[in-house]
Amino acid sequence: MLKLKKLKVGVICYPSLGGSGVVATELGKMMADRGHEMHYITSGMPFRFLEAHPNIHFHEVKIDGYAVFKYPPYDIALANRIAQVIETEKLDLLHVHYAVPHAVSAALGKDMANSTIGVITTLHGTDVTILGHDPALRNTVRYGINKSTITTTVSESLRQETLELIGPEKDLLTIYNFIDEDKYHPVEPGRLKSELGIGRDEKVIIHISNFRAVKRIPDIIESYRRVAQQSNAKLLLVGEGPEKAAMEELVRELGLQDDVIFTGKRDDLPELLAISDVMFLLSEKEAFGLVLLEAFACGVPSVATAIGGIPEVVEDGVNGFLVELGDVAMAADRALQLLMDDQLHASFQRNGLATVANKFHSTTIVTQYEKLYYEAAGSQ
Ligand code: GMT
Repeated sequence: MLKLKKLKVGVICYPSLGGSGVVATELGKMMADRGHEMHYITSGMPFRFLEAHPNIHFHEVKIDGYAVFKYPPYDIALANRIAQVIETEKLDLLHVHYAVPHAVSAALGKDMANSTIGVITTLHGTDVTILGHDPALRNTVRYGINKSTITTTVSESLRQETLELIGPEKDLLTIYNFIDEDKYHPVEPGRLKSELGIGRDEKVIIHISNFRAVKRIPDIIESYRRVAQQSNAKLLLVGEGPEKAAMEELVRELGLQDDVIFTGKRDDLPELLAISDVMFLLSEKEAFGLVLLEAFACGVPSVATAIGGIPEVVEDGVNGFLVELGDVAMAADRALQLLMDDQLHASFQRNGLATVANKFHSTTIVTQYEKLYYEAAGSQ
């Protein structure tokens, strides 16, 4: 059999640990394990777990704060660094996560380097579903996609929305997200429940996010309030973000401060999921909902809104329940159903684990990306 050469891939992503950053990092690790050389071109080195891998390299984007600039031109600095790395590392292709500004900087960097390498852009969600609604940015997103050799979306819903809203020249390809099964699997919870002040017999509803308005955390708190009227349950709100302070205030106003626990950002998500019975994800926009996969992989069924890409992950009545956006009464009813019926809960748990293993397994998804990498590398 013909042995394919290992590739040198430039990866551009947000270094923060949002879902797109997580996917970019996990994909890089798994590609590196397959022998490819992964070159991260980013503003910061957030990925402690990337440092040790011999096939993973980091090229920092530095911005000089010249007095002439009111705003330091990050996009240009990124393009410049991309051009340098294309040349010095003799890259075979670029993989860009998130359209703005990354796809545009990649196009510019490639041009600066006078290079013909292939560019894969992966759209993650708000780069289209929020930025695409701004007429000025819509053209920018379209330009970034048109300049890419191949553009992927993380769900079929995002693919459709991008085609309708942005109207790119080329079709898009859906490649679903995945998780690292070595990290996300059912684990022993240890003493975490008591450390968080949760009683042994109390049920736990969990929500994990970046606390942005699209996550509709007031809906989560209200749904929980209704659950708590009929069941002995606590709500764990995990993460940090712009809405957090207002949510803490809301919880105090509702007198729920003893029952709603804000944990802040945590690294021990599998352990937190191990003490949880149900996940709430009641967002108004969600291209995929990576956190749902993490929950399924750890044996936690979900109650989630039937919007965006969520119905491609949550199968209603199988591994979770879908509810209409804003229907807090139904969200509470569905959560109660799962909290009170052990058999139903156990069957949803099994089905969620099967969803991860069958539809979203990392080996399958990484192989899909690897095939695209070869296609893009061969496009020069
Ligand atoms: O735009 C965001 O909310 C952040 C973004 C990210 O970088 O974490 O999340 C998007 O990408 C994730 C990974 O593909 C998806 O799982 C999220 O559903 C998506 N968020 C939205 O569409 C709101």
